Amino acid sequence: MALPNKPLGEIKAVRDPEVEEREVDCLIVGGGMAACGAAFEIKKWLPDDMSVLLVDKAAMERSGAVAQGLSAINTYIGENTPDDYVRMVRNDLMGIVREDLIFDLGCHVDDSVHLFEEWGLPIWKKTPEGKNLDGKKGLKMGTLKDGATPVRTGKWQIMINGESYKRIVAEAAKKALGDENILERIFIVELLLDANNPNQIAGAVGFSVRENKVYIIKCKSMLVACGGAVNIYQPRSVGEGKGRAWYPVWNSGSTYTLCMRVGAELTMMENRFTPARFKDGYGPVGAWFLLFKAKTLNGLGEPYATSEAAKKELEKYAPYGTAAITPTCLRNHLMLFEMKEGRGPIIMDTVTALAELGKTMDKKELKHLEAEAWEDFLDMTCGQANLWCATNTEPEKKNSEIMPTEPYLLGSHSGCCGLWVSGPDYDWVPDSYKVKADNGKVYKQMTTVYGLFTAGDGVGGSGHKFSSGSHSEGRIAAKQMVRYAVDHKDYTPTLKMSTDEIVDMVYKPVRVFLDHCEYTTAVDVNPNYIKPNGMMYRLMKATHEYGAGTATFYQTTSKCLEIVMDLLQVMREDCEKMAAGDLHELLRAWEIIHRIWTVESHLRHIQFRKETRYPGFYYQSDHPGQDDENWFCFVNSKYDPEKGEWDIFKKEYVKIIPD
Ligand code: SFD
Ligand code: AMP
Repeated sequence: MALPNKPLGEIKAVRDPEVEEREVDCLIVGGGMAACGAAFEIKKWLPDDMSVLLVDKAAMERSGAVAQGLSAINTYIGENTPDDYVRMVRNDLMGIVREDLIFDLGCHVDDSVHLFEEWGLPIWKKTPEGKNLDGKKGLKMGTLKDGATPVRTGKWQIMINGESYKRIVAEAAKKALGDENILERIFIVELLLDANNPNQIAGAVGFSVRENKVYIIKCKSMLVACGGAVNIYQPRSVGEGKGRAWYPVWNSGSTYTLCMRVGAELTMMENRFTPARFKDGYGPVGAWFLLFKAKTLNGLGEPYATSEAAKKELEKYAPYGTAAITPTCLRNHLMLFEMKEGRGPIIMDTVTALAELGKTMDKKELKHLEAEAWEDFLDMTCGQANLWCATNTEPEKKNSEIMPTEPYLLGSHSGCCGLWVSGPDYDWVPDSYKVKADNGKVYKQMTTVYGLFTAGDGVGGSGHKFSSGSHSEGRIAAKQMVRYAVDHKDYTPTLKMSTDEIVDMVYKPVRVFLDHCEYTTAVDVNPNYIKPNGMMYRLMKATHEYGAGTATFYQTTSKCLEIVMDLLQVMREDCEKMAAGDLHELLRAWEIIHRIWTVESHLRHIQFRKETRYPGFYYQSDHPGQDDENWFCFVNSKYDPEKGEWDIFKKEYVKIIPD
């Protein structure tokens, strides 16, 4: 259970926290969509004499990316085929994806969507006359499972009334797992390998953000599903807007850092998602493009995306650029092209879109359409609706600007960075996609560290899973984790570090603070330490300016990358002097450490890939354009925790589904 907020403000940190040690068979780290999927599934497979624990840094009802709700489920296969789903993802991600993982997910994802509806999530339905029924009215047409037709926006997306989406999914997860198997408000800082087997997961360590307590949890198998990485770049929102971002600000790259630091292989970390969003409020654009059929215009009022110049630009990136649906990065590329040519800003023509749709509607239907436009944001990004109010924007009367935001790292939305995991053990899956464990068996979604699994934003090379796909992947991973733990029943995890050493590592920022805080009168200014807030600004400035942030229109160069690598190295050294006076600050300290590691891996991958595979997301200006001859492959990397060294290398791409 989540411990309640203390009304007295932040909780002061003490030098010697309490320590709680636990041992379970399966450990789930994270409480988001993927972890909820795992929590819902795991007990079905776990033998009665085996145990499970879920640990979330926040409270599951509102944690992770779906905290504010969503207005669409972006992956529902329905009347389509998994093969086609693979083709769509492959095209959107410029050719290089794990088709085995995507196909497998395509075969399973709809079951999660059916469950969401069963648990109470309102899914919009089409009437035989082609009208949309939202909210409870949707149920008049029956359920999706029984064959009712959803309101499709695009080929893959369906509309929902999703303000309470996460609460609904978390409730089912908690009920299935049992409150006694859940710890909330615990931030995991580090994973631990087994003392006797250097490539075997043995446990995780973390701390409570509600009481001075360190947790040491041993396990036989583990799922790490801590979402993507946000606030690794200077966001466009600063000053009074600070804190606004599109993806969840509380997801700080833990998935990647935790796994890479125990030596798990990463893949496609060079890939990022730079989403086009409504300017300043970060409202998603999908419903506007797909449901409301809105067009984007340049500052001169021209529909630039269909111009001759745009066509020429897209031809450079064939076959993706010339495909029926322009890939997400290239849609951004066209926007940036207009802006750099001096024809900005980019405008979403909401006025024309609503007027067009309204032509066939009566007054009541028109009002409902306008309400839908607001609800799209109220369900998932209410800050955007607030901004519309604050700026006197009625979308039927006044257009809104859209803008590519700061970059995010994720593997479940329109990006594909993450961990290299095993594909399913089918005969059509190439051997190079299967990770074999110590017993020679293949466990789907296991990373290259034995017993360590991931899902959702953690799984690399397979974007476009979104909320439903992440839940599904969590369920698949849960079954495999149990299989692994059962197959390793005799394994007793043993830790190399002593309890004192672990506590010293986790509470180091607190001890640095307590050692030096009396030296100055202003507690944030001290020659002996740096506060996490200061470190955050340092990180953001470095990546913003050198790492292809918004400062340079997402461009970087080999020289810039060299400079930012040096800066990151110094930051890592200075993290040893980070100070935390309260538990909130301790959380911030560890988050920034995770962010630094994550963004370092991102930039190392960009440095290695000598081409620009994702124009619109980032540009390596010394290597512009696609170079299929040399770079039509995955880029993988591995950090060696013993030696403290990185290895980056190419990994073969195998085409499984024909065009
Ligand atoms: O509009 C630790 N997403 C959308 N998905 C859709 O299906 N439809 C949409 O409409 C989508 N859009 C959208 C989306 C997200 C956001 C923020 C907006 C709009 C505004 C994407 C999905 O939400 C996303 O794909 C999934 O949620 C990913 O699932 P997962 O499980 O990989 O991540 P999570 O849900 O964020 O959960 C992370 C969990 O980890 C916890 N955590 N716990 C312990 N220790 C640590 N160190 C931890 N670090 C993190 C978190 O608390 C959380 O529980 S639209 O843009 O297209
Ligand atoms: P977004 O709101 O941008 O996160 O997008 C939601 C969904 O709509 C994702 O599946 C996107 O790939 C898709 N999408 C967004 N914009 C477009 C577009 N212009 N054309 C096709 N698909 C889009």
